[in-house]
Formats: sequence, structure tokens, C-alpha cells
Amino acid sequence: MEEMNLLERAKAAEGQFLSGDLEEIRPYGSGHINDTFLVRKDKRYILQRMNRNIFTDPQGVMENILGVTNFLREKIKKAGGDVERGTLTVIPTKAGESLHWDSQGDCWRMYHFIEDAISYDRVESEQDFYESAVAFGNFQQMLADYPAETLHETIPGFHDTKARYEVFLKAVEEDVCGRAKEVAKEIAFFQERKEIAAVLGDMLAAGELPLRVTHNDTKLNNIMMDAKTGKGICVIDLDTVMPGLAVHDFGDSIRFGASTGDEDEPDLSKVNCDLHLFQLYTEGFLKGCRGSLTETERGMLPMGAKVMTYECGMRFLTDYLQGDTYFKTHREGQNLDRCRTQMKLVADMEANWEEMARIVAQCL
Ligand code: ADP
Ligand code: GN1
Ligand code: MG
Repeated sequence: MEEMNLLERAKAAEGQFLSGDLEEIRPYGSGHINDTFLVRKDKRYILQRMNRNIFTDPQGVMENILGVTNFLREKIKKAGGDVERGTLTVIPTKAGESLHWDSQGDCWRMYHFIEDAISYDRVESEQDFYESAVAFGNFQQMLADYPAETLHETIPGFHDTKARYEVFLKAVEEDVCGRAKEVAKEIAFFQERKEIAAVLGDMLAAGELPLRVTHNDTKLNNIMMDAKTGKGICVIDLDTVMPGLAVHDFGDSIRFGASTGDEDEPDLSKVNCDLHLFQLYTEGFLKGCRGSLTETERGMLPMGAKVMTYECGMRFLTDYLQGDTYFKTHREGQNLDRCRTQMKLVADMEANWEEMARIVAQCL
């Protein structure tokens, strides 16, 4: 029912942006946050209802996205690249706004659909993963001279792992769904490793890691790969572009893409951190960053992977404890399965810690 209503509302919202006959509109993609629709008229478009529970300042999010995409478009133009496919293009409403607010207080936005490109939910070929790394590294490199002070902090403390640990403890304590008892092992896992939560934040505070303009949500399905050449052509899902740590961007890609199983795979025997994929991603990311990372950042790449996996697992568990209100779920226990895959990956990284450091050293 809600789905049906939402589709009707998407149809109404679409008309605020585009004229002409609607040929097709349907839910699209597998993001965990926004409601995404494919719209077909003269061309194809992406229509999204932004998640208002998560993004409390949608206007600020759009200002960030317009700022970043306009900046990238200029760079791509100067380099003789494809401006249509190299960055997201925001389509304004007929009234010239970047958002349409509907009568229920929800907001909608529209982008050009990036054609002849694919976003992968899992690594299908090693080469793709390598190319995604080059493109994410390049994205960060291109934004190195972006005026960071003009960016809104769209989700405060997004990768403040220490603060997230406190939120997790509170969720355990409050236990609003009475689920804490059945996940005692999972809770203990994150508590036993609580020092992981402090490492990178402490280094940032001590000035050992620089704040950069980063993407902060660099999973594989947030990049469009050219269907013909296999190159990473466009980084999407720019809602969380904010000042952050380069090693977080690196680490989030590893957490998702270097896993041999899906993020919500219930059979943990299928889930491992593949060190060969880790190596390929490291090579690609360093190439894309073109020497812009400091020695300390390069040395902390494995830590970035461990921290982001730990943090994401803890976020999934927190959401499970709080009644699955943050990440979209499509079945019972999905957030718990997601949490367990992240735990398995963290344990795997711990077991291969020296090897990961060796791989990074070898890539330099
Ligand atoms: P969420 O924040 O919910 O993850 P995304 O912005 O990542 O939402 O969009 C969800 C999915 O929709 C993406 O993973 C991608 O497959 C697809 N998508 C988003 N924007 C575009 C676009 N401009 N062109 C083509 N596909 C897109
Ligand atoms: C969410 O929006 P999406 O699906 O690309 C989340 C990320 C998590 C990821 C886990 C704004 O990403 O932080 O790492 O799920 N995005 C937000 O798959 O919270
Ligand atoms: Mg996404």
C-alpha cells in the first residue's frame, strides 16, 4: 500500500520537474537510504525522494551537491572529458528550484540518468574493482582544491566512530525492542574492540591525518562504470560529501567490495576479506590519488578498512536494536545479517593484519 502510494506520489513529483508524456516510472536501484525511481520521458531520469529522517537539511545537501558537481563539471570540461556522464547533473523544478517539496513535507530531486553505465552491487570482475578504485581516488584528487569551508555538514559526526560507539551503547542500554539478549555475542564483539573506534579520530585531532573533501559513502554501487570501457566514469550518491578522512573513503570501498559475499549474506562461510581484491583496490586508489596522500595516510589504509567495517557493523547492530529505522530492510533480521558480515570481515582483517600492511607497502 505504502509502495503504491509512493509510486503515485513519485508520478506527481515527476511532473514538477518535466513536461511531456510519462512512458515509464518504477522503483530503481538498491540504495539503503533514499527512495529512487527511474523515469522515462524523452530521455531517462533519476527521481529521488530524499530520506527526511536522515537528512534534516535537504537544502544544505543540495547546495553541497550543486557546488561539487559544478566544480567537477568545470574540471572535466577543461580536461576535455564528457561532462554529461562524468558527474551528476541536477535537473531543477519548473520553478527553478533544486528540490520539490510535496504536500506531505517530503522533498524530491531529479538527475540526468547516466546512460551506458552500470553500478554494481558486488564485484563481478577484478578489473571493475580496480577501475572503481582509480575513479574514487581521482574523485578525491579532483576535489582537493574545493573550498571545504563552504560545505554543509549534512550528517554531523557521520564517521565519528567514537560518537557512534556511544550511540551504540545507548541503544544496548535502552533495548527498545528487547533484542539485546539474543545478540549478546554481537554486542560483546564491538565492546571488546572499542579501541578501534578511537584510532582515526584521535589521529585527526592530533593533526596526524589531514581533513579533506571526501565522499564518505564509497561503496561500489555508488559509482557508475562505463558499460563498454569498464572505466569508473561517475561517482554518484553525493549526499555525504563533506570534510573527512581519505582513509575512510578507501576503507568503505574495501568493506563492501573486497568481501567475497554480499553485505547481508546469512551464510558467513561465504564472507571473507579477499586480500587479492584488497591489493587491487589499493593499487587503483593510490593511482587515482596521484601522490596526494601523505605517508601517514598511506600507512593507515588498512586501519581505514578495519575502522569503516567495524563502524558499519556497529551501525547495523544499533539499527537492529533500535527497530530497523535507519537502513532500509526487506526482510526480518537483515540488519543483523549485515552486522555479522561486517564482524566476519573485521575478524578476517585482524587475522591478516600484517599481510595487509605488507600489501600496502608493496603497492607504494
Ligand atoms: P541511496 O542514497 O539510497 O543509496 P543513490 O543515490 O545511491 O541512493 O541511488 C541508488 C541507486 O540508483 C544507485 O546505486 C544507482 O544504481 C542508481 N542511480 C542513482 N543516480 C543515478 C544516475 N544519475 N544515473 C543512473 N543511475 C543512478
Ligand atoms: C548507506 O545510501 P547507501 O545505500 O549508498 C549509508 C552508508 C553505509 C551503507 C551500508 C547516508 O549507503 O553510510 O555505509 O548504507 N549511507 C548513509 O551499505 O547513511
Ligand atoms: Mg547509494
